[in-house]
Amino acid sequence: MTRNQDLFTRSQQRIPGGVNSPVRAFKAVGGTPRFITRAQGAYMFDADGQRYIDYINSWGPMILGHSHPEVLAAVQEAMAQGLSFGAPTEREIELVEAIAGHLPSVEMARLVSSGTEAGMSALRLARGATGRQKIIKFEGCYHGHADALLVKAGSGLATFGNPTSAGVPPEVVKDTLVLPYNDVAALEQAFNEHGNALACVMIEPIAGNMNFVRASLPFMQRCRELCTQHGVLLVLDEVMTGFRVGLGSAQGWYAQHLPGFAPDLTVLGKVIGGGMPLAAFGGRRDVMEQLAPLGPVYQAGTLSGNPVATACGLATLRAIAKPGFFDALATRTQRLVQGLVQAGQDAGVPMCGDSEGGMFGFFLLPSLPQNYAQVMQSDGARFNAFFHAMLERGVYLAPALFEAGFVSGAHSDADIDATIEAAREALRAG
Ligand code: KE4
Repeated sequence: MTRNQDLFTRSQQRIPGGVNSPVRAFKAVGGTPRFITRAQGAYMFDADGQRYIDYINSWGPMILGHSHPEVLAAVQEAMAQGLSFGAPTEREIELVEAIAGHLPSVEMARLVSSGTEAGMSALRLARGATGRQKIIKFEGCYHGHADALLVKAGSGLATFGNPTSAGVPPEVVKDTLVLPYNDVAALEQAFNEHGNALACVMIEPIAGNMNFVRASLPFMQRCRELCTQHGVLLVLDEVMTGFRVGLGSAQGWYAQHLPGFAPDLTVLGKVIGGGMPLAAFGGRRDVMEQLAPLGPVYQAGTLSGNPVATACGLATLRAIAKPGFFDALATRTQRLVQGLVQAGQDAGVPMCGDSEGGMFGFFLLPSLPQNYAQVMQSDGARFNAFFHAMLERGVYLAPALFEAGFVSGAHSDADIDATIEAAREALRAG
C-alpha cells in the first residue's frame, strides 16, 4: 500500500468518496487520487514524495504558482491583524476597486465565498431585478451546484431542464432552459418563444467545463443582441476565465472583437481569491443596487469579504497586473498546447488544442469541438490511459477529459519542455 492508497482508504471511511469535491476522486480516470502534502511554484508533492508539474492550479486560482512570496507575505500580515470581523474593511473596497479597474462592466460587486454562491446570487439578482423567472443556460457549462443550475439538457436538448442531481425538485429547474452551446438558431428560437419571460442568459464565455470551448463571436454577439432586445440580463460566468485568460478576462477579449460588448453581470471566483475562499458577482449599478440592504433581493454571508481572503486575492491581482505577466504566460501556454498537439500527430493520435492566457484545453479529436456533444466524442479510454501515463511521469493534468488545464507564472520553459517530452513518451507507449 502506498501512502496515497492508505490515505484514500482512510479518508473514504469518514468523507463521502474520500474527497471534499467529487472531481478529486479520480472517478472519471480511475486509480488512486494523490494526497498532496505541499506545493511550491509549479510543483505539487504527494504523500509518497512524488513531485508533479501542476496543471490543475487548484482548478484555476494558483495563477502565480504555489506559495508565491508576495502572496504569502500579504496573507501572513493580514492573519496577524485578525482572521474575521463580520464588519466591513478597507481591503474589501480595494479588492472591488481593483476588479472594477480591469472590468469596466463591473460598476459594483459583492464578495462571497465560492463560485457557486456567486452564481446562485447572480441568478437570484437577475430574477429579482427583472421580475422574471425563466433562465437560459447551455449544455456543457457548469455554474456551481446551486439547485436551479444543476440542470442537464432535456431529451430534445432545447427543452426545460431536468435535474442532474438527486435532491433537486423538478419545480426548481422547470424554468431553466438548456440550449446547445454555439447554436444561434436554437438561441433565436428560445427567444422567440420565451424572450419576454427570461430573466437572464448565463454562459461560460470560454467553456472550461467542457475542457476548452470558445463561444463563437457570432454566437456571443447574438446572445448580447437578443438579451438587449428583450430586456434580458447577460450573465458571464467568468469564475474560471476571470483574470485567468487575461487582465480583462474573457469579456475583455470579446470586447476587442465585438466593439462595445459588455455583459450585464459577471460571476467571478478562483483567481480573485488567489487560492483562498473568495468569489464575487458584479455588474451594472442599477441592477446591483437591487441587493439588500438597498433593494429587495436578499443575499448575505458570514465570511463574505473575509480579511485574509481579500489580502490573498488583492496580492494576486496586483502581481498578475505587472507588465509582461500575461504575455509571458500566454506564450508559454501556447507552446505547451502546440507541443502536445505535435506529440499527438507524431504518434498518429488525433490531438487538437486551444488556449487563451493561462488556460488551455486539448482533445483527443481531429478538430476543435464547438459543443458538448462533440467534446464527448473524445476517446475516453485513451484519454484516461494518457492521463495516468503522464501522472506516472510526474505531470498532473486534469483528471477528466472535460476539464480545462492551467499554466502558472511559475511554470518555466524547462517545465513545458519536460511536459511535452513526457507526452511524447506517453503517447508512444500507447
Ligand atoms: P466553486 O463553487 O467550485 O468555487 O465554483 C463553481 C464554478 C462556477 N462556475 C464555473 C465556470 C466553474 O468552473 C466553477 C467550478 N469549477 C470546477 C472545475 N470545473 C471546480 C472544481 C471542483 O468542482 O472541485
